[in-house]
Amino acid sequence: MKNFDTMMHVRGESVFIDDLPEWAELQHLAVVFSNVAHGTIKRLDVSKAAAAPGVTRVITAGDIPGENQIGGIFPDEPLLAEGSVHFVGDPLAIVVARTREEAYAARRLVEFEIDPLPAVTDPRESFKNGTLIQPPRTFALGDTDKAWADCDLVLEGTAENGGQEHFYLETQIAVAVPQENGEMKLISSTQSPTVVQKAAARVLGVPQHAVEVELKRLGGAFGGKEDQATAWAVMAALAARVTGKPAKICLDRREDITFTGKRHPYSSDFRIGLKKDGTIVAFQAMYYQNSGAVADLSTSILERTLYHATNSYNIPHVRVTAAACYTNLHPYTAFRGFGGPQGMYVIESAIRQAAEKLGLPAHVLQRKNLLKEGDLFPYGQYTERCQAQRTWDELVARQDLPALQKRIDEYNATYTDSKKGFALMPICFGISFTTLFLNQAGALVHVYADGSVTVSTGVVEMGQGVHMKIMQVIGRTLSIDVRRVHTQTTNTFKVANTSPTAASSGADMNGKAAEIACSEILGRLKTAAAAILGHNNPGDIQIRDEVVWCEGRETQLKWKELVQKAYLMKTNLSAYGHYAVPNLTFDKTKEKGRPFAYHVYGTALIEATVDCIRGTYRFDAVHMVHDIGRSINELIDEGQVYGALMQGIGWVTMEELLYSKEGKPLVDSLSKYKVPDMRFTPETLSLHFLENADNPYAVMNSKAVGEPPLMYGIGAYFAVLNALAAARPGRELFFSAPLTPKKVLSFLYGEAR
Ligand code: LUZ
Ligand code: MOS
Repeated sequence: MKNFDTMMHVRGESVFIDDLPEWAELQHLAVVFSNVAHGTIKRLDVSKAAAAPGVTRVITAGDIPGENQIGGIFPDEPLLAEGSVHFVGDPLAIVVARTREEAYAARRLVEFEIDPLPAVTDPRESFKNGTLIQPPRTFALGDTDKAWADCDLVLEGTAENGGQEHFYLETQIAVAVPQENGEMKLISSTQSPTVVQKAAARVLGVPQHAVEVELKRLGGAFGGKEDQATAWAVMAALAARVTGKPAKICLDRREDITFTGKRHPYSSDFRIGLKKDGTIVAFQAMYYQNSGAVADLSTSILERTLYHATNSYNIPHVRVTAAACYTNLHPYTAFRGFGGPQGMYVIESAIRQAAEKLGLPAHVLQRKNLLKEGDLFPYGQYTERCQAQRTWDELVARQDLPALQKRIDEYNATYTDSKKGFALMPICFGISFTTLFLNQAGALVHVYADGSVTVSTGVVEMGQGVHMKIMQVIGRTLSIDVRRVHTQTTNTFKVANTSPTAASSGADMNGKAAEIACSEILGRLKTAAAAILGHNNPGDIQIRDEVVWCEGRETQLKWKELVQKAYLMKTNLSAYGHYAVPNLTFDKTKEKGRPFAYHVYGTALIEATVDCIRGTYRFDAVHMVHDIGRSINELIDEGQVYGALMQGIGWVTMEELLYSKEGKPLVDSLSKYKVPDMRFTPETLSLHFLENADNPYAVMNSKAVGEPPLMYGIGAYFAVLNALAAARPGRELFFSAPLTPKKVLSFLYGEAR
């Protein structure tokens, strides 16, 4: 069950947008970006650029036929700056030219003057200034104010985490092709075709039915194209409208790293109260989210931080508050985990700090407080089929912890130039969009007269193998060979009102919609089969492995013949399936409800070795027990778990975004921004999928896989920290991700705090 397109990928045959043949008269775009983080536009003169060789047009805000607005949740994002700029990279103008080279050359001729205003880069400063996207939100359970008195230990601390660049291989790209009658076709590398469609319609001033968005596959996204693909696609649409010619935009890597949205940095304060034995009684936290210069999806991401504030732990008294703070930095946006990792990192930091003070290993506290069946989350949902303790205990049964501890203690007693540490990391991640109306999907299935099947859904293939999973769902529902099934491009004209392919829910929801459509066609085929066999009850008909069975007996009628005959009988061989996830509720006035269809659980064990001379580290081993329900495709799911793990490890260790005080991004390439590579991959990796864990709440008893395993990576921070604690026992711990080699060295050799 290899993903059907792996061979095409390996051979370089898969088609990405930049591989498409050029349209006649294709125009190329270069965007003029603000070089100031905050300021007033005093002058913008495009005349020299407009006269440059090859330039067709230079577009500014005044050329927009509709609204100059692309904000999704909040209307705070003009497509092109008017009057003021709010981050380095704020788009000022678009140069449209015959070639990409001419567009980029002419871009330098655009003259502008911006009067700088004070730039804020720190979310706490933004909070003090009261520049929030919305009022802070608080989730609460029990009574924290009273609970502190019942604790043997109460401690406070601060946890900081940095942002993260998505580093998808395919940079932001879109092509717009004008059609007759004012219609526009957009080929966009987006996770959210409908969002692009709506924004383009708004900016062009046309109805949604005049904008078609289509795509085959993306070269990676990770959340970076959930909202952040929109601006570029709309710019292409605008250029195509203004010039009447096809238009293409493709950011180069430097532009993409420097100006496009990333994971949100957070600065958080926590307070935790425990009994002597390690039982957590109360937890309180305040999260300052660095939301960047535009709202984007920040408030939804903030919400998910609150949902995941207690990770896999049962805590009776909780009070967590989060604020989305505007700053003068590029947008921060969706990134695999969507605020969850930021929340989980804070509670894990609090537990690690508490363990230090209680003189117990952190894993003792973690295990003691793990969720069990029927426990209550602070947002009012109860655990159901809770696998937190099962995954932990299964992992510990497979990896002998006392032996590991002994091995590491011996190593640390023997060596002074390097030290080892390990950490366990449990995860619990809620599956469903927290914006409840997004929990729906559609699928259009056609069975052709030759027995082959094609499906269009709202899902976007971005390398996660969702098309393969949907093909398998169809193969199983119709009981036919998967090779008969083909997945179509994602197209807003074929499936409308699509939700972003996000929240790990793509296969769950679109798979279910495809299943519903197939069941409908199957019902009609059974009626046809009964008629062909001269049997009067279609309920006695079954299809098993492409053979028609009647009353439990095999017949001579096979799939291909059945379909051909059904067609000649004028049977409808197409169906549209719509799936809405049932029983989701949330009351924002009370901050209580049942927002998630189910949760994904798991536990990881991470071992690290720190080189105390260089400040570098490596991960010797990562072992995971993961709750995947009944996997539709284990190869794909394994790939997702390992990929997410490495992305999570990168986030807390080496990936560091740096900015100047004035708000200029200082990283623009892989020579300045380090991401994990093959050599950094742990020498030993193991993954065990929990058995007997069928999930009735998703398609074919499976579970979502995309985001949850990223949070195993958080354990890497604590594995390295534990090695550092072995090197400098008693030195005060710090919670500031990423734990770069520079921070390792300053912990080891800096002045004790
Ligand atoms: N996107 C979104 C997401 O709009 N809502 C969500 O709840 C979500 N969760 C994870 C990733 N993307
Ligand atoms: Mo996402 S963070 O696009 O599921």
